[in-house]
Amino acid sequence: MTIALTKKDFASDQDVRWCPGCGDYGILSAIQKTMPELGIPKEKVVFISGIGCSSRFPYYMNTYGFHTIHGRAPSFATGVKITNPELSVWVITGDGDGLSIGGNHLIHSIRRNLDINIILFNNEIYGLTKGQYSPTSERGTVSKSSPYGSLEAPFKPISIALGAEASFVARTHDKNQKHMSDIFLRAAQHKGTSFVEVLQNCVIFNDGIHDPVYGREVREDNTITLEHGKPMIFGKNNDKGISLDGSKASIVDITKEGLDAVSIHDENRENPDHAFVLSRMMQPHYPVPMGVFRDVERPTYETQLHAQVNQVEREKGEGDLKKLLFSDETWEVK
Ligand SMILES: Cc1ncc(C[n+]2csc(CCOP(=O)(O)OP(=O)(O)O)c2C)c(N)n1
Ligand code: SF4
Repeated sequence: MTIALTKKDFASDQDVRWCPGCGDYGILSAIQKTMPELGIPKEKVVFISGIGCSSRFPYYMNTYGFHTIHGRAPSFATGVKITNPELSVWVITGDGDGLSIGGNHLIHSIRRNLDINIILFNNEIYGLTKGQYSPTSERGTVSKSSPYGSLEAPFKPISIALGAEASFVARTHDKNQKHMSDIFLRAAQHKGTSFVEVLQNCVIFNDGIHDPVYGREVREDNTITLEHGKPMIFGKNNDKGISLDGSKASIVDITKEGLDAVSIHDENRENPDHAFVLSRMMQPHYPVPMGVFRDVERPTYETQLHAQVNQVEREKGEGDLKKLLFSDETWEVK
């Protein structure tokens, strides 16, 4: 008999040590709410993180977990998933952890398409180390490590994931519990690497950075919810839409040009071109897309790896590690 789990079953007994009001609380709550819906026993779930405020996440989940080294969570996750493909593996990372020191690890795990879920909390700042600018900070950001304004062009996490051949890419934000949990559920159900960017507010070092996108007063005009098979419409009166033409997105006035001028969102498009154009849409020129940008099927790394190992074993017999190690010249270090 299987006992149905609840959100509470996934909360650990640890005191949550985030600043009061941090967006991380909402994300934790949405993931804890989503877990029972997956129908996976706690013992088969692993949360793996690097270093950062966001990376404290595994302590707060009553599942298995690793709090690893800065930027390396995808590598640990790769090892875990390959060793035991039955586990539900989640990587929790921040914009600094995942895109700065861990950038290389992140893109290669996405490229391999292991069946893991990568959730990147994007607060556009380093929270844990007290407010240095991050790879997603807007150009000109004044921070403790950029007192005269940052000079670099910021990364767009969704564009990076698409460029790394991601098979599932989505965006959500910490102010909408329902949307977050719908997206986490979709990410978990996807067979392959799911990459989810969560816009997250750091109340201490970057408070309100996402307000121009999802602030209560502006969110209907400044965000667009992507829904597969539906026209991409937005605005307080649902009177605006997006038209995609090649590499260009334009805003359509539906009252003048009609609904036919609006493009239909197709998250299953094999070609990532439209998803990429959507990933470039940002304030102040465009509404910022929320939802699933891309969801396509590709073979997972672990399935291919195990099939390959089995085939070689059938052809050549089981390997002998000791024999392999001593199969060539050896040296003794004295
Ligand atoms: C090798 C190494 N270099 C630098 C650091 C310092 N450090 C810890 S967390 C962090 C950045 C975290 O930023 P982010 O991933 O955005 O997480 P947040 O705290 O904002 O959630 C840095 C640079 C470290 N712990 N280890
Ligand atoms: S410093 Fe920012 S990101 Fe870190 S816990 Fe506090 S509010 Fe959250």
